[in-house]
Amino acid sequence: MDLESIRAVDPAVADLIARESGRQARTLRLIPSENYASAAVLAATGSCLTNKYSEGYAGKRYYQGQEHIDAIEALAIERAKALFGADHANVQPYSGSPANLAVYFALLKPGDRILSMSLPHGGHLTHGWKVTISGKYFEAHQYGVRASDQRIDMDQVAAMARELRPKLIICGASAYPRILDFAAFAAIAEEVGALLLADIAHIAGLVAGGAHPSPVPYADVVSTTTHKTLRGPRGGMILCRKKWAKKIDRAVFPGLQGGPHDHTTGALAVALAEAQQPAFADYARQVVDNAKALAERLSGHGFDLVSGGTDNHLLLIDLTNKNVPGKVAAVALERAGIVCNANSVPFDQRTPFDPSGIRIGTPSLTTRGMGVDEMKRLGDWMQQVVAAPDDEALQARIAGEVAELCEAFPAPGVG
Ligand code: DSN
Repeated sequence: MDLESIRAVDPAVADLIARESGRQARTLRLIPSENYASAAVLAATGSCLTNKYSEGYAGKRYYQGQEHIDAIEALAIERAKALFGADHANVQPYSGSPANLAVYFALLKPGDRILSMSLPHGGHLTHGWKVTISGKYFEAHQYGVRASDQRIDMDQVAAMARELRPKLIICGASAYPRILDFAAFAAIAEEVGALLLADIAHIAGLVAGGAHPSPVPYADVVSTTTHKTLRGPRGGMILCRKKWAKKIDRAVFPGLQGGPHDHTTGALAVALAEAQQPAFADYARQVVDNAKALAERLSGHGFDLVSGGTDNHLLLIDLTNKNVPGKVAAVALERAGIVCNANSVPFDQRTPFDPSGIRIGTPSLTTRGMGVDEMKRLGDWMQQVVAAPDDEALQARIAGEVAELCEAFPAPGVG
């Protein structure tokens, strides 16, 4: 990182970046939507591509000077199509929320009905939650998980779809630890004449690496972010069947966005090249193996895991039986160098800002090269911290041990 050129102009920001870099290097980052982009991805993000404007698409731009930008965007598109086996890719969405908004703009009219997973059960804000534009401009209905096993109730999804006849069914989640049954969603969508959107923002890297089934054969459209398990730059992407390609492209530009962020497109092309390497499949498998190992260790310590465990990169933990609210646990863990987020659990009796659980995930630790042994140590540390959330001496001791472990597993791009 070229910190010195920043320092020469703005020592305050340079200092804050250096501190953040140190924080990312010395802590165990368990927020499941975060990761470490490679040095190559970071370099492309910080390149001269940020200087260019290029509204439109390759070969059909509104400004001159596009020969290299066109080639970069074409590379990103071809790599995305090859990696996911998709007919069409749009790599211009600024992130996941605008990607979803573009999909709605392409496929729906205001007031149309959508059926998606409820936010408190693990869904996402942009899937029709009432405070968002997706909840205000569309008639959103939401399915959830079963109380008995906390898994998506496909019978409920089918019954709601038959009754509501939605124009669009959305599958995808931000706090759901189990495999999504894309074939079952597609069968329901087909039966009721709905379109199917799979939002794989969280699991895109697992899908790319073969550690989670792909929705591409089943969904009309697939949306994703590019920076979570996929390990690229902050951005979004839409994959779709050929028949929706024109509508999706027109919805992204000029429908919703202006000039694409070419520095992000360049970095995405680099990340997609990385994801095509055999080592990426190893990483994806290890992310899941690590999550399962952590789940087993935490279960052994009496933690109540939503749905009893995990099939993917994340775990949702209900702390009710530990008598520690999620926020209290998250703050105590952070003092011990273990960074996660407080999270609602299905059927939560507490509020979203002061929920009963925490959400943790293994992508960042796996990128550092950590494995099952480190997950066991982490599970033991978490048990000690949650058992005594006011014990600041314990937290300081563990923070020191965490920093030592981190030193043994350097993270790319930080330090
Ligand atoms: N903020 C992301 C997450 O943490 O899951 C979702 O957009």
